Amino acid sequence: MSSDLLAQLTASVIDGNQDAAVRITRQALESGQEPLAIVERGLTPGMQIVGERFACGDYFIPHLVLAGKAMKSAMLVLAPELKKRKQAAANAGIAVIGTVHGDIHEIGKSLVGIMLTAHGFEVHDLGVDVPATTFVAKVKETGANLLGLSALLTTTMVVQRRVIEALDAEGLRGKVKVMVGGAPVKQSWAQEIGADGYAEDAQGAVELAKRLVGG
Ligand code: B1M
Repeated sequence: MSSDLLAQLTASVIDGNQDAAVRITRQALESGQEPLAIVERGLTPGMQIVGERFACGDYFIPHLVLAGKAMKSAMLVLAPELKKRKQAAANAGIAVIGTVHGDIHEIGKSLVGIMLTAHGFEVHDLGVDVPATTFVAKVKETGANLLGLSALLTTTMVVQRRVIEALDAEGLRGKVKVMVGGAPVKQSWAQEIGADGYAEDAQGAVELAKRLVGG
């Protein structure tokens, strides 16, 4: 029954059907599914398929927009549930996160933020299309010990490097650990640009964050 609901949820994202995504997400929660499983086994596979269809020319920008809206609406239902399942005391660390300049993909970054909050981090989410100077200013203002940079485009990955350079220029690099992620990002890229770590998904981001700042 539950895996049936997850399959329906995947289909609702592929169809870009916000109402169905919200309704089925609620049903999945009521049926006892864990919220993270709903994200990883219901919603994200839908996005994966939408991305593949876009890449091969079967889907177009409006499909991406609708799928994004469907997943975001479902995430609004799931966010409080994810936060309720908080697994750590407060004060794991102070994290500034955002999607880098030129990039407006927000869902994965927001999920990372929600998961960090659920694990006791104080999270300052700067949103999308964030200039390097804004990241640097927020790290200074908050005294953050963790900076999370998301990039979903091969063309915006390079901006992660620029943010690290900007931290360096301000004398902040030694004070904050930098974690990078996003679909095109790999461990080798993190090493190349001098980041402290890379995570493939939101759960991995939490584990990495804890390792980096000891939360
Ligand atoms: Co766009 N897009 N998109 N898109 N989009 C991709 C990324 C793409 C792979 C699709 C494809 O071609 N197959 C492709 C990039 C190709 C490339 O660069 N190699 C692409 C493109 C080309 C574009 C445009 C350029 C299209 C155009 O205009 N011609 C354009 C760019 C706009 C811009 O940013 N300037 C564009 C626009 C959009 C929309 C705005 C319409 C929409 C986003 C809506 C929104 O966010 N509100 C959109 C969408 C929905 C996608 C896909 C289909 C889905 C992305 C998503 O939300 N996934 C995507 C295809 C794909 O990724 N398979 C695609 C679900 C989310 C939970 O996963 O974001 O990967 P993800 O996050 C994961 C991990 O990556 C990781 O954890 C998350 C949770 O598990 N993670 C981190 C992410 N950030 C992290 C940070 C961390 C650690 C882990 O530490 C800090």
